[in-house]
Amino acid sequence: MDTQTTQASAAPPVIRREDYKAPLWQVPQIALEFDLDPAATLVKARLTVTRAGSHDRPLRLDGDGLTPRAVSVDGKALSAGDWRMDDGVLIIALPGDDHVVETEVEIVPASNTQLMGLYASGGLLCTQCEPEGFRRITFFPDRPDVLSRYDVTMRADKAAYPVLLANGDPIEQGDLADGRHRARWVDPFPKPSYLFAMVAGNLACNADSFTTMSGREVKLGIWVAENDLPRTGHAMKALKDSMAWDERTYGREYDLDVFNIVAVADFNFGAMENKGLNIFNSRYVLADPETATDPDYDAIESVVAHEYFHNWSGDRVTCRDWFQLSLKEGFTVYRDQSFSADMGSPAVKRIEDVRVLRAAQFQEDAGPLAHPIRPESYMEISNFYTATVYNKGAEVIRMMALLLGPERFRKGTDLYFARHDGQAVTCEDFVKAMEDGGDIDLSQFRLWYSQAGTPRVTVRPSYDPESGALTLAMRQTIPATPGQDVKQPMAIPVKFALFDPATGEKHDGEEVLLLTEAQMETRREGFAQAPVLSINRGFAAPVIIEAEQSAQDLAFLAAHDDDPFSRYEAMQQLMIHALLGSIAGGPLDSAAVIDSIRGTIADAALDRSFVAEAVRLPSEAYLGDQMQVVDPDAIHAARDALQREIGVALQKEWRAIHAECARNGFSLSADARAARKLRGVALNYIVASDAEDGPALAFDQFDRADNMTERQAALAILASGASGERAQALAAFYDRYAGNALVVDKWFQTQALSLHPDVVEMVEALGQHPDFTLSNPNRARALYAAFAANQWGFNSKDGKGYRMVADAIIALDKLNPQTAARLVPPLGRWRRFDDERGAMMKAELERIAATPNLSKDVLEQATKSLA
Ligand code: 0A1
Ligand code: ZN
Repeated sequence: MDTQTTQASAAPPVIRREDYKAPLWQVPQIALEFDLDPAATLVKARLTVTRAGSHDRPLRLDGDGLTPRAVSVDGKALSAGDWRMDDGVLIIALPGDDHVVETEVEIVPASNTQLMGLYASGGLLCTQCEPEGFRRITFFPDRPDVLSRYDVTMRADKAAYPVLLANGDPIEQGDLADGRHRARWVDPFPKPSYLFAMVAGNLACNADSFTTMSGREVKLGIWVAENDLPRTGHAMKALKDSMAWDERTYGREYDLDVFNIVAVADFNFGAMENKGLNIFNSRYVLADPETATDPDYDAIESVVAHEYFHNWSGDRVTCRDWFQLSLKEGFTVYRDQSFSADMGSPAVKRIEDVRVLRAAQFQEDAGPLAHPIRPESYMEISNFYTATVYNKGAEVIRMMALLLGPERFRKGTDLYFARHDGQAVTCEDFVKAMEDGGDIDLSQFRLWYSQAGTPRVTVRPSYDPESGALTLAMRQTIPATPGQDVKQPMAIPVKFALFDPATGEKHDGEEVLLLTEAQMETRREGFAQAPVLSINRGFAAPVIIEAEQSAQDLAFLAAHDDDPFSRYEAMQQLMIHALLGSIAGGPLDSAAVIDSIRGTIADAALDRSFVAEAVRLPSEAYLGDQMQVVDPDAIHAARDALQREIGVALQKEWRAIHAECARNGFSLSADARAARKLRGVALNYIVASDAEDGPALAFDQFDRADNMTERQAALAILASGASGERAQALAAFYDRYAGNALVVDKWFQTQALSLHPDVVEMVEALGQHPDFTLSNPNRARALYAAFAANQWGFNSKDGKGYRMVADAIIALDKLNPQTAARLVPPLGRWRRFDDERGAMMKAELERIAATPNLSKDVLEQATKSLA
């Protein structure tokens, strides 16, 4: 047989945004009955279908791995000739416009390793349907623009599955024969199939309530294994805070009588916003001081908020098709970021969010998988739950909020929710609501939805001493990305301020200028001497700024800028300049960096949490992003050397901070958290200085800590060194937490991220550890995703890191294609490295792509990465 033809005909189809067609049949009502059993679950579905428009096309019901046991229409069983199957889809010709279609299938949750559809996790049975998992449960038009009312009956063994949960409100429950019982849930809100959810299991409940702004009482439940109950308090607080915040900030009230959250151990993503029944990866629910770090607490708060906010931005107003994913995700990430900023320090939150954006999204935008926030095509939609759709999507909403201002932005969102409640809509509908409600023209701004790539904005200030005028010459370029060679100039809000270097005063406050042309100039007058430019303040636009700023100006901004993000950024730029200079072969000029750090830690007016961010060196990966060709070894050596010099030069200061930041007794107060964070930074510099007692000090912190933040910080520091305390701490940590899956994940992850010369061999050995398994996504990611993010280790010159991750992808693909596919992008960065490394990475991608029976998830990522 001609292999080329085989491959071509086997290639999964590409779905294109421009091919969207409205559904031909609607399903206003669906009744589901489940006889639950991990080995064989019977699913009966009763669909009320209505023809949409006038056409004579058959009803097509998506199915994935389903075999119909029975099909009937209007109560009459269909015989074989009345329906057919085509590539999993059940096709039924229907004579009239309104019918009742019933199907029956059997599924096997216990063997569902993909964790899509109905699957078993621990002793639970649970579902994940976004984006296309519902078709693995029953035959249905599994697309987000088909909205139905769900009536769900669950039957299960009462001893094994005493709790039965689904979307909406509980209507009935009761006992059945043979030790089984049943529950019926009805969701009054029409919803797409991706928001369907159901959980059965032996769960304990943290029960609470919330009274909404109109005075309705909502019963809240967080469902977990009994022994995890004491770890649910923080998630419950986050939920109540989120409910109150959404009322205050967006006027959005919760709409059902119950809201449930369930924690499951095996989950492909973070959590899922199913209507009234959010299902969570347990790592975003469970926390106590002994097992969770402060960043874990923050992540729980923001993921709980994110899923809750989806109730309006996602559930009440949903997406027309999956190309519109950013409609709900970009907006909801923006909402959860704003919430977290309001709950803690807005400055630090912004710094953290930008760090994530630059680490994940800028890399994506600069590589072979770059796509606009509203993609044009996909092979497998699961591959588009990306930093671009989520985080850049949020930045795009943030820019609209900036351009409109708070009041008009709120008018825009009010209009959006009012106009589209109960509908499945597009990104264009969102922008239109902003335009109509906020009275603004966003024509050019829309390019943010269609053009991929991170814009580069070059800013050249020139000062004319004679006229006392400053001219800012700005230029934007948007790099070519796959399928988009030529770009149009975008509408970029440039937020800036000008400082008098003598007085430290800001000239005429802060301005937002809309850069709309490829090149623009603007002039400001009245300067006795050249002012210092503070640019892209608050990181108002998701762009790369190329500004000519002297070390002196950066040092000034690092000490005086009143925009905390820009102050942080100036410090980062100083550090980057020093490091790149040394990587390029020059001397390591650490003086300006050390001075700025000294000034920052001495500034009593600064929040310690901000200080901790500002004095940390940029990551090795971020330094790599600043280079034409990433040199992981040179970066590692230079960063290590600078860290040592900072450690040595400020030894006294770090020791003082480390001592001062010790606290008696655990607290989650802002002060205590900031102290823990800064203490970790100080410890890192002390150990980096090669002080003889460094490892002992770290071990002492590790050993005495009454919280995971300090214990894990010390462990991570030790793990990157070669001291005797390293092995001791790793063993003690493992012994202390063996059996606690989330903490054992940290044990794997800390080692995978460690900057130890033998990290590749260590990760290889960990892959054989009895606690390691590919079938739990958290565990698989803790080892391999963490390792692939360890620039120095993953890119080790012998190519072992690449091979190991490729092996993991190939093995994991057989179990869980979604999770496997998420490990591919690091290999897709092959053009960013030297020829030797590039060739090895490429060879691994080719090996992956040539693997027989590859999922379309991994196939799409691997082939696109090679292109
Ligand atoms: N909508 C969820 C993301 C999500 C997507 C897919 C999942 O399973 C494969 C799970 C969750 C969110 O944004 O939180
Ligand atoms: Zn989301």
